[in-house]
Amino acid sequence: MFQRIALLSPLLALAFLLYSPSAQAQCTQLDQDGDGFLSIACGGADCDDLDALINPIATEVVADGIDSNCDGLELCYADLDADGWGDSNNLVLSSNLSCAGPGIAAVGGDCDDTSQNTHPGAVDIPNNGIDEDCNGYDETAVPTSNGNWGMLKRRY
Ligand SMILES: [Ca+2]
Ligand SMILES: [Ca+2]
Ligand SMILES: [Ca+2]
Ligand SMILES: [Ca+2]
Repeated sequence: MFQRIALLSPLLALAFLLYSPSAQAQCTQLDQDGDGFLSIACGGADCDDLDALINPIATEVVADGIDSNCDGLELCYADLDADGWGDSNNLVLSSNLSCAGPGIAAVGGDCDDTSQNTHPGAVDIPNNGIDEDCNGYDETAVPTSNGNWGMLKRRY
């Protein structure tokens, strides 16, 4: 009987440590990634204590799906025309870390965020003075020497 208790005691102590309701039980190291901020489990504000690039004063990286500065928000591209391409010059904060949802996008490069027909990869209609595919040029159809039409790129 005594032997059974002696065997069980260390197991009970271990179980108590593992399942202790105190957050201190999870606070194993004070600043594991050495970025100067304690983990949340240790009473600090570092939301990822295994990545030194993530802490409360880190610079937020746009649309990488990671909340770098631990404010619960991600920096996304505004997508006002809802074509799936955001305006690289118009950034908005969102609680949706994947930047999926109304008015936001995870990719930038939309050179006209008021037109759904204009974004990278769109069909560029020749000779209309509009750079639909955002490559910096309006496609231009010109007559060639053999009587056919060729395509030039005219800087928009
Ligand atoms: Ca960190
Ligand atoms: Ca980010
Ligand atoms: Ca857009
Ligand atoms: Ca065009």
